[in-house]
Amino acid sequence: MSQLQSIAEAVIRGEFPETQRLIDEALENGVKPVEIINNGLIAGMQVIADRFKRNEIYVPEVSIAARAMNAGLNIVKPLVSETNMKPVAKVIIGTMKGDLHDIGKKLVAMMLEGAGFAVIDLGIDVSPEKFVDAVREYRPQIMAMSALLTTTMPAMAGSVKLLEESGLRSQVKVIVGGAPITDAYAGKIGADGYSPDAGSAVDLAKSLVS
Ligand code: B1M
Repeated sequence: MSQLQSIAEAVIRGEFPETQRLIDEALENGVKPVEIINNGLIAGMQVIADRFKRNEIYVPEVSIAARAMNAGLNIVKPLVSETNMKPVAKVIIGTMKGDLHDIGKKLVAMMLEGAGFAVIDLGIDVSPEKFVDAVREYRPQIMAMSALLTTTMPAMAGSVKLLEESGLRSQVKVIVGGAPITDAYAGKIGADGYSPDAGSAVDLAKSLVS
């Protein structure tokens, strides 16, 4: 089994010290951090997502795998972030109110940081009011919203509406993503863009500030 497969397997089993040990080993052997993320951590989480969808596993197993994934991300994160650069632009990012899913959002934040953006992560369960307050406070060029639940998607529309009502809409580009989000939905709520994954979120953000 390759080192990346072993990392994926450790995530699937939810063994977080083992995930960390395998990542350290892979890094020592010269495996690139981005490969560890894509072909180790995300690959493992994808298996979990598929099993959850088929009702083969339940929330506790998913939570344990997510903990292993996060433990791994914490190791790799500093390695993909370029620290001594002038930021390309400032981004605020958060998961919508009522939504506690943060793995994808963290990946997007990490990839943006890696590409030289200054990222302010507002966390999970972020209300439209909190997004708008953060735009006022931090004056970002980009506001990025993540939703994993269909029930929390409407809060994205609510945030865009509140930005408009607050007179701040023209000051910030709004981008959205997350498993249930589509390009059509982004258009419908008046966002400036949608990206299906963390890599393309970077391209989208760059295109909006260039
Ligand atoms: Co939840 N969950 N979950 N869950 N969970 C889903 C989302 C679900 C699709 C599973 C299913 O039923 N098939 C389903 C939602 C159904 C729906 O809304 N239609 C669901 C459900 C129902 C629930 C609960 C209600 C379960 C329950 O309690 N009965 C509950 C809700 C809690 C809440 O939020 N209030 C719940 C809880 C949880 C856990 C806590 C156990 C855990 C989250 C742990 C955590 O995040 N810290 C969890 C997980 C892990 C999942 C699945 C299995 C995996 C999500 C994930 O991390 N994927 C998920 C099934 C699935 O998505 N297929 C599921 C890996 C991650 C890398 O991908 O998050 O999609 P993703 O992010 C991608 C892209 O979407 C994109 O880039 C990322 C990286 O490439 N992206 C963006 C994401 N945000 C972006 C923002 C951008 C751009 C791109 O901005 C511009």
